[in-house]
Order: sequence, then structure tokens, then C-alpha cells
Amino acid sequence: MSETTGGALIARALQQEGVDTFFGIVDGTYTQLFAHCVEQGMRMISPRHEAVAAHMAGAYARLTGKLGVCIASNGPGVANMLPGVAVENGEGNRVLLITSCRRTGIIYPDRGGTYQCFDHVGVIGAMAKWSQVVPSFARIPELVRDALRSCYTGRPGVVHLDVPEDLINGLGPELPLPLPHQYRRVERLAPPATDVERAADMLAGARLPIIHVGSGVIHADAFAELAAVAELLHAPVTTSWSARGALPETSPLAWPMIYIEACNRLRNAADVVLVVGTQLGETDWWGKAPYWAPPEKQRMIQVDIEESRLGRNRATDLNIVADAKRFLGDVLTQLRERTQEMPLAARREAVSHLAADKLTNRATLDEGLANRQVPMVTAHVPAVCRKVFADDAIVVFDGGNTAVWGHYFTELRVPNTQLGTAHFGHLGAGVGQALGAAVAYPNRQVYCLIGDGAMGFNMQEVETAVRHGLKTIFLVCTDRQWGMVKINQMFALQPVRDMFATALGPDRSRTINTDLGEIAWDHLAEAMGAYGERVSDPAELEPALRRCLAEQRCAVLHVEVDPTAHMFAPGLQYFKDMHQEPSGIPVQE
Ligand SMILES: Cc1ncc(C[n+]2csc(CCOP(=O)(O)OP(=O)(O)O)c2C)c(N)n1
Ligand SMILES: [Mg+2]
Repeated sequence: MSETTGGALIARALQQEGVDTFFGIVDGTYTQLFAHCVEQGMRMISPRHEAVAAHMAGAYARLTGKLGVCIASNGPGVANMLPGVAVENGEGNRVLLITSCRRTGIIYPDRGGTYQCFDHVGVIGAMAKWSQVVPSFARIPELVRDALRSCYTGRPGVVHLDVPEDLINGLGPELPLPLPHQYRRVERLAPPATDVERAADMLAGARLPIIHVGSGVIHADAFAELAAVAELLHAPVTTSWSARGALPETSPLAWPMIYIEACNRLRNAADVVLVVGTQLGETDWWGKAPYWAPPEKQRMIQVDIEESRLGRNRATDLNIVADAKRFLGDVLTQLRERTQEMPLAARREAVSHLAADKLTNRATLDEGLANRQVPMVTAHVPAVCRKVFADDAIVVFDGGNTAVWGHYFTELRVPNTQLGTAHFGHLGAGVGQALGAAVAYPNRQVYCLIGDGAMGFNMQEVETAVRHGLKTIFLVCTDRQWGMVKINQMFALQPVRDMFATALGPDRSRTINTDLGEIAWDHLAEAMGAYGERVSDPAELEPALRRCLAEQRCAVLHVEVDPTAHMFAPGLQYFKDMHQEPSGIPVQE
């Protein structure tokens, strides 16, 4: 048997899985891995911080449906990768992380004083979906297979394989590598036919069925099936934050989650809910009253690829383990046979009646756009972007209040065109996501709405964009403060101030460490070879944005926003409420 390196073996296994791109920073401990990947034609995209590699891989996976692969080197590289692991696992993106660790014989456990060594698997194992170390050359194929199988089992997340440097760079036998279908399921997970029939009966006979979808629909690429089922049933569709736009928001059946009151009323009016690919977590109000009708008034069908999520936060009536696309396709066939049973006229009337709430919500929000003061109110930023960028442009929401303003003034017209950290709220992750999006779709527009606090975490990646020719546009909403926290402190500290008014002195609006100095984002961008511009007048925003686009390279628009108005982002009270336990009937407790 001829000889090869462990790195070459792993690279070949990745190639067999169709991996075409990976993200990470070079290091001598895994030269044979990335060199063989590159030699086999894979693109290596190299950011300036390891966590960014994870966000790029996560965004790439989410947008393309492919596996997002990233690498990090032993000790410090892996330590820097940890935030990326936490976020991408939390967001549920299909990421495979391969790390190097020190040589076999001195690690697991650390012999004592080993350089650049900590318990990678112990730490990442507690954060990710799966984490293992390869103990010997002979077991490389087996553990790579286990890792890849885990990537495609259940809810996506981060899967981690730690490989000692001597196994990656050292020689061993050219071991056989089976093909993906020989070690994992490659077909979509089909629902049992009887469950599909029961679901179809419940949905057809419902007075007002609604559909609530999460990221499972995105990972399964089930947009066409979702639209067809919603239309056939005339069922409104609500989404988790991260699945916004799964049904284009131009559809009369789409209930964007930003219309919180409209969504609450709709969820209380529905007698049957089909939940697909979401665990009904905190940002879905746990599926509880008063935001949803209680279980005795509302039957629920839950479909998920991960069995452990079924009926977890809210009592369900029918639980189905299946791929979202497969289920929706199958139930569509069944529903077509039941159209006569559906009270469609009554549903149409109920839906059009409820839709009035959305218009009321929208009209109130749009009043803010009449304000043309300088520096601008933040609403103009996403609103002008929506006008200037194409419908299929990918938008990334990052930053506290900036993300909130962004959501409220962005209509998502094409499925899977938004990124953010809806589960984690992780400032700065948007920079890597936006670059990962540009890698995934070099011919589509990508823009990132980001706060000046969030941008400070990862600004260096503008150089990465320039180096790799990524044309992402960053709009940095500059209020010179941690805006979302400042407004929060102003309310939270008020009672303290009232109590100690004299001690705190006359400045009663004082907050603790919420103000930031100004960074000239436009100048910084230019220093890295990107295009930079500054704008503060809303009338100048559109021409400035068009100039950014015309540059055909990475651009950073420093947008000065009014710091006081910026703090009062829409819907903040709802987000505060969301973090309290709903007062409704506690279910499953
Ligand atoms: C990595 C990280 N650190 C801290 C926080 C806590 N946090 C939430 S919002 C916020 C302020 C955000 O400021 P900025 O990015 O400037 O956005 P703005 O609210 O001003 O629009 C902070 C510090 C967080 N969500 N993520
Ligand atoms: Mg800010």
C-alpha cells in the first residue's frame, strides 16, 4: 500500500462530500490538510480572526445548503474559534470544524507544560453537536466518517474533529475511503404516510390553520413547497426571526414577525398550527399564551428533523420526524385530495380581516420616515437599502438597535436572503456572515447593517474582503454608543437615580460606560483598500449608496445617525417582554 499523509486523507474525504470552499488561517501544524484541499481545487478563504472563519462557514452553509468547513490551529487558534463555535451551533448552521492539536503521546491528557495545548474536545464538546479527537492514523477514515455523519444527522450545528499534528502532516498507509452514501443517509428523511394523512385531515378541516416555520425550512430548501401548502390551505405563515422571508413578505399570506401585534392576534385566532423546523424557543414566545392560543383551544402539528425537539416547549397533538421539504411535499399531495373539505371562503374572510393589523402596524412605523433631520433617524438606512439593492440581495443584520431598525424597515422579498444571529444576538458576527455570503454568491449584492459597537469587533475583515475580491457593502450606523444598552440603562437605573438623586448630581441621564468615541469607518476602510464614504443627511444616503455599488469592491459607508432617536428603536418593549416568562398557562412544566 502506498503512503500518504493524514491531511491528504481528510482532504480526499471532504472532496468526496462535495466540499468546494473552506475558511481558516494557515499554520504549520496542519499544512498537509489545507495544502491538499487547495491542490484538489477547493477555495481557501482566509480571514484575520478564527471566529470569523466559523461565521463565514455558517453563512456559506445556510445560503447554499452545502457543508460549511472551517479550520483552526492548536491552542490559540482553537481558543479564538470558540465564539464562532458557540454562535454557529446556536444558530444551527451546518459547520464542520477541523482543528489541529499537538502530537500524539503528549496530549489527551496534557503531559504537563505542553505548548499551545488545552482540552479542545472537552471544551468544544460542551458547546457543539459533536466533538472527537483522532487517536491514531489508522482511525482517521472512521472518525472523519463519524464527523460527516453527524453533520447530516438531526438539527444542523457545529461538528468538530481534532487531529494531532503528527497525524495530519505525517505519513501512513493510503487507506480506503468509502463514498458518502456508504456511511450516511443521503436521502431526505421521509415522514410516515399515516402521519401525513392525519396532518392533512387536521389542516383541511381547520377553521383557520396557520403555519409557523423556522430555519428547518431554510436548511431543507423547502420554500416552494411551503408557498404551495400555504396557498392551497389559504393559511397565513409566521416565522421565527431567523426564517424571516421563508415565504416572500410580498405575499398576502406572510405575517412578518416585526408586526408583533398582528402576529399575536393571528396566533390567537388560529385553531390549528403547523409548526415546521423550529423549536418554538424564547423568541417564538415558547409557543405560549398570551402570544399564542393555549393548547386546549389550538391543536398543533410539529414537524422537525430532530426528534428531541418535538413537543418540547409546548404541548403538541401530532409529532412528526421528517425533513421539512419532504413533509411539505407529501402533505401537499394529500391536501390536494381534500380541497372540498376546506372552508376556504370563511378562511379568506378571516385572513383579510386579520391582515388589516399588518397595515396599521406598517403605517405607524413609516411615519418615522417623514423625519428628514440631520443627522438622520436610523429608519432611513434600511429603507433606502431596500430601494437601492435588488430583491435578491443578501442582507445581514448586526448590532443591537441597528439590527432592530434594520428588521423593521426591510421587507424580505426572496427566501433565504437574510442573515443575523437571531438565537445568539452576537455583535460583530455579521461581518463574517456578510463575507461568507459574498463568497457563496459573488454575483449577488450583499450588504450588512451594523452598529458602531458591533463593527469594532471585526473591522479588520474589510481587508479580507479586499484581498479576496468580495464586494460586500457595510453600512455602519454610528451613534457613538452601545445604543441598545444605553436605553436599557436609562430605564433600569432610573429608580436608583431617584433614590440617590443628590449623590448622582444634576446629570440624571447619566449611564455607565455606554458612550463610545468615534471611529472614522470610512477612513479606516480606505486604509485597507476598500471604498469609504460618510453620510449624515438622509437626502444624501441614496446617492452615496449608489456610489458604493458603482465601485464594485468592498465599501464601508459611515452613516451618522441621531444618537437619541437611534435609542428608541421600534418594538423594544416587546423584546423586553420576550425575555420574561409569559404569563399564559405554563405548558410542559
Ligand atoms: C459580543 C457581544 N457582546 C455584548 C453584547 C451585549 N450587547 C447587546 S446590544 C449591545 C450594544 C450594541 O451597540 P452597537 O453595536 O453600537 O449597536 P446599537 O445598539 O448602538 O445600534 C451590547 C453591548 C452582545 N450582544 N454581543
Ligand atoms: Mg452604536
